[in-house]
Amino acid sequence: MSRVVTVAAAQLGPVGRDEPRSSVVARLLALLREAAAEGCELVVFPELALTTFFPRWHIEDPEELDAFFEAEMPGPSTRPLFDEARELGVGFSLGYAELTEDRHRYNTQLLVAPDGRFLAKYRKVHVPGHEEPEPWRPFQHLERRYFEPGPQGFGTWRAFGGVVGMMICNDRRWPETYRVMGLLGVELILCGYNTPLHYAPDPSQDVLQGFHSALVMQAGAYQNGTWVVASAKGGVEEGVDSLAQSCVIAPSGQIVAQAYTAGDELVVAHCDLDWCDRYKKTLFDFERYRMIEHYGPITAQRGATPPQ
Ligand code: CDV
Repeated sequence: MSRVVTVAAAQLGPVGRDEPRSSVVARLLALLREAAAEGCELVVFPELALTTFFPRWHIEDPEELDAFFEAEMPGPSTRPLFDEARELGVGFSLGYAELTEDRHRYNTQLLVAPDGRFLAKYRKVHVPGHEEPEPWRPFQHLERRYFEPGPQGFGTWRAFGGVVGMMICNDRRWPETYRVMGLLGVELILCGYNTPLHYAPDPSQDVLQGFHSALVMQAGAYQNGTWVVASAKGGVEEGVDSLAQSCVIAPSGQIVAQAYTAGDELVVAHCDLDWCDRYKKTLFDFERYRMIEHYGPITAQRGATPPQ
């Protein structure tokens, strides 16, 4: 039986600070319907897809901050997305800011089956940026103020005829993200991102944002023999330009489909999950070739310890 999954990275253009959920959900629905018409079984929406990327502001009023979070999923404004996806028979993955009943805050991504069943939830592990406002920056990146790291870590789930994992934005820069999922047999990694082109701590990286994003995901896909579907919220949002270039990457490390706009755009690819074994069972046959006796420092220490 063929294990080809037709997926779409459903890239979003900017979402304004005042744009209501209903308007964003209408945009998600338009992409979902287009994906269904193109025969997609799975649609991947970006990180924090329902709102503007609010960590760029220091928000002091707790009520104003709470308004960017979802205390319920689906809630009244997101239910139409769940209903329509089930009607169309399309699964989806959605990034949003999660506020739990006991008031923990996570940067979260959901996986929902084509029949509307809840399949999995992933909470971002690598939370970038800073905890305190840094007025010297042209805009803030206060993710570390607003989100806790996901306590459950990485996971994989049997879905869409294969083994699916999720990661969120900054996670994609860390090789451990892919390797942990690789060790859990991942064949299809779903990723949403918001990546400002300007990186204030080192602006020399600004022109390299597209290169670095592709570099890490292509390497992660190849070294673990997995597909990667990466969906951006791109374009100029509230004055901050962010990377678009949503893409689908094959286990060979090749980009097989890529967005050509910085707006709402569907990037479709037919992913043959059996192609993963060409890498998993040859060059990257983990059982045969990994040398775990030499990898101890990877989990034993955080920082580097150069020789004296
Ligand atoms: N949303 C993110 O995680 N963005 C980071 C920025 C801060 C560099 C990223 O890794 O793209």
